[in-house]
Amino acid sequence: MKRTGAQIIWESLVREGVTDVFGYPGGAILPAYDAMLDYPIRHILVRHEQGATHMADGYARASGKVGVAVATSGPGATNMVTGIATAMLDSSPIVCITGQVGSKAIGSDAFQETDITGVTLPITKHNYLVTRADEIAPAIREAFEIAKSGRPGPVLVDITKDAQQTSCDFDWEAAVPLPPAFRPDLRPATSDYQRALELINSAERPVILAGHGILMSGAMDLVRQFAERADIPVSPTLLGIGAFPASHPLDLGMMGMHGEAWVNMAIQEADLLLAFGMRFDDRVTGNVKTYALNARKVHIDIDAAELNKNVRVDIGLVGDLKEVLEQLMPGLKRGDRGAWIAHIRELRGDCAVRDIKNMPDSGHLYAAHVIHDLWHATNGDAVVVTDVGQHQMWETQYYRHERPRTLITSGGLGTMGFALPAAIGAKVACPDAEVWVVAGDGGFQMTMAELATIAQENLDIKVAIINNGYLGMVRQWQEFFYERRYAATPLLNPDFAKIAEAYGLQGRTVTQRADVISTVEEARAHRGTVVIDFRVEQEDTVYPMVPAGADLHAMIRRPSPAPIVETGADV
Ligand SMILES: Cc1cc2nc3c(=O)[nH]c(=O)nc-3n(C[C@H](O)[C@H](O)[C@H](O)COP(=O)(O)OP(=O)(O)OC[C@H]3O[C@@H](n4cnc5c(N)ncnc54)[C@H](O)[C@@H]3O)c2cc1C
Ligand SMILES: Cc1ncc(C[n+]2csc(CCOP(=O)(O)OP(=O)(O)O)c2C)c(N)n1
Ligand SMILES: [Mg+2]
Repeated sequence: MKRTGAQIIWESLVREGVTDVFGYPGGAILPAYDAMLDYPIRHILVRHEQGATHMADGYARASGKVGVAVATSGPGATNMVTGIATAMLDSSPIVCITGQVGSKAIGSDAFQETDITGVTLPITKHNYLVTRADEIAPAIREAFEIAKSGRPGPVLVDITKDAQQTSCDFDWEAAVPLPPAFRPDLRPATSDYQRALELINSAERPVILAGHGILMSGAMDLVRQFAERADIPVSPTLLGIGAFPASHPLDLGMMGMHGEAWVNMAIQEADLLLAFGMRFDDRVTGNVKTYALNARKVHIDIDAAELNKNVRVDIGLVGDLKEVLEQLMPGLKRGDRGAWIAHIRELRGDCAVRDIKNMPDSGHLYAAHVIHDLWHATNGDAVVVTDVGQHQMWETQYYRHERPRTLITSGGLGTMGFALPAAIGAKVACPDAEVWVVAGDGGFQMTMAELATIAQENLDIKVAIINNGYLGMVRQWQEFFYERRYAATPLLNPDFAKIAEAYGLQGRTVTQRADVISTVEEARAHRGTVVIDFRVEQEDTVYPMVPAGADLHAMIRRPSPAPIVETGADV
């Protein structure tokens, strides 16, 4: 069956089960765009190619499927770089297809020529330069296999214009990827499992560090059974939030730089850490030289390169988390860690009364109020997509996630501008989900042009802008470490409600706590996108905070209020 290269691109995508792609056209990808009209593909026209990559990423994180982004050569391709790096750092499976100048012009500084495979080499799991039509189907098929298998990640397929224009035989069966010539057998030995079980069954103060790998492995139920049987408390990383229900009695809350104080203390006192699909990021460990010195460590990860990378572990078990836990379960003894769990409860100390949301109403609107009320109003059931900064951390503290894939956030690269486009991807992947963006006034402005994409696609996404008039997280560092010299952090913002209206969407502005719930409810009742500009306290601080590189237990805590008012209102 003869096909042009352009047709083969779509034929291959359809056979991979792709129904939606996010993209932006241009000269070098025009043959592909022309052919697209004949295939059952929904193309979402973005306003910037960075947006397309974040949308593909949000689509992948919300659904577990591979997200697809398309762009032209040169500036189209280079605009994708931030989104690709974001997906790489958080192991998100996306495939990016870019047009390239004609194969004979490569290397001649042709119009809109960029060596995008060279540029993206260190930020893709793999990439391809395809110069012949008959290479397209094998490259795309392999790209999908690589993106979703093992530790997922982004793959880029760069296809020259002449490869799109010429014809060849299309044979999907023949395009099946060859198995790798050599793959070392890294499966743990029976003795490794036994040693791990000995440590687990005899530990008195264990903690499970619940990472993103739990979600990627689909191991939520097993982790829960494991924790319940052995009676071990669980703390998620930022990207592990949702892997374990927040309301579960064994859930402790997030660890790390802006994690809960008692969690970081518990980690420092633990005698065993069980790291499930997490990579001991520096935001998690603080100073590695003083990190969890009392604890033996068992690390389960699908990527052997993660073992002993940041933290030395006693036992490393390489493999898919679900498969490894299945091996461990039969030998796992029923545990009773009541004394340890009671001790961690004591470590909470006066945390509740230090909490801003439990303090007497000062008439100020705090971000904590907004997110806490949003959690209430949505019954904790929304898919929340955050941007990067203070609001991102408050989201983890005040929105409790019960289900996997309900918090979508850029952790490793910390990419401002991620939230709005990633939410578009999440909504396209899960049209029935209630999708909320929680973004800062700074990050929102980086990609807010995608409001036009929302309007054109008639999408229903609710947007909460936590507007503090500052690049808040950087201002906080300046407050603590640069004597409040606020260099380049105050923001002069537009009227966000009017911006929304200019795109034909609804806009609201909230300045008082009393109006939060009613405005959220009103937005939820509206069928269509609403942007709510929450004008919050400007110089608010995320507590606790482990200064970068400091010991995990050396947290900066919120000053204890005087007099302490115990409202008990932790609901
Ligand atoms: C402003 C800011 C502040 C932050 N503060 C914090 C903080 O306080 N606390 C915090 O936790 N994070 C924080 N982060 C996020 C942090 O930078 C990391 O992104 C995060 O800790 C990584 O979590 P992870 O290791 O679970 O996920 P990833 O980085 O996605 O790593 C997942 C791991 O799982 C493995 N894996 C994948 N699939 C499988 C499988 N099937 N089976 C087994 N293993 C698998 C991978 O190989 C990888 O090692 C912050 C980020 C920002 C931007
Ligand atoms: C693309 C990008 N540029 C710069 C930064 C550094 N940075 C991290 S948080 C932050 C401030 C974010 O401000 P805003 O979006 O208003 O959120 P807030 O912290 O105020 O909640 C900055 C500039 C970044 N993470 N990403
Ligand atoms: Mg801000």
